[in-house]
Order: sequence, then structure tokens, then C-alpha cells
Amino acid sequence: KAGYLIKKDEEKANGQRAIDRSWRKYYVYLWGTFVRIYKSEPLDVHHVPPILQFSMDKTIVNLAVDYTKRRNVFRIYLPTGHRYLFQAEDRDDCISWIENLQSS
Ligand code: I3P
Repeated sequence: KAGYLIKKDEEKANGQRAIDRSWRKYYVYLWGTFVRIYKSEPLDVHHVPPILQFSMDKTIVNLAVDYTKRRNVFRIYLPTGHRYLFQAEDRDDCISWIENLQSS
């Protein structure tokens, strides 16, 4: 699965509050068990280094029901302590991302 999502960093490694907390649009590509994040859709996804990549191993993904400022937002918890919010375009896309990430 791949597509544009709007991301906000909530916490960085070790659960420290992220410094840059603004929402930004990124191209997100789920490659096997890896999430690769690009500024925009690369011409060749396998030859352009992502700006961020992490494994879905030992992560937790769920709907961010407590985050009420935006709709269709899910959260990813990484074992490193990083915590990200992602906003999808609509409800279906949000559920689809959660399901794909959970089964990756
Ligand atoms: C952040 C930006 C985010 C906001 C965040 C701000 O400022 O306004 O939209 O998160 O609030 O720090 P900046 O763009 O100057 O970095 P919300 O949209 O969730 O309110 P926060 O620090 O309370 O997370």
C-alpha cells in the first residue's frame, strides 16, 4: 500500500516530546514490513532513499480516538518510543492503512 498521508510527530525516541510538531504531507510506502516515508512520490521507489524508514516489527497501530482536532487519524507506536500520528484522506483509507500496517 502506498499514498499520501499527513504526519505529525508526537514523541521522539525514549518518549520525549517531539520538537517539530507540525502536520506535513508525505508519500508513505509500505514495503513488506517496512514503512518508507518520502517528501513526494519518487519516480523509482527502490532507488530513492526515504527520509524516514522504520520496521513495523513490534509496533502498535490504532485509530487515534483521543485525537479530536482532525478526522481519520491513526497512531503508530514504535518500540524505540517514537510516536507518530497520520491523517488519511477519508475513513476508508484510514481503516485500510491500519489493516495493512497491522498485517505487515
Ligand atoms: C504546531 C502546529 C500543530 C500543533 C502543534 C504546534 O506548531 O500548530 O498543528 O498540533 O501543537 O506545536 P508549529 O507548526 O509552529 O510547529 P495540533 O494540530 O495537534 O494542535 P502541539 O505542540 O500542542 O502538538
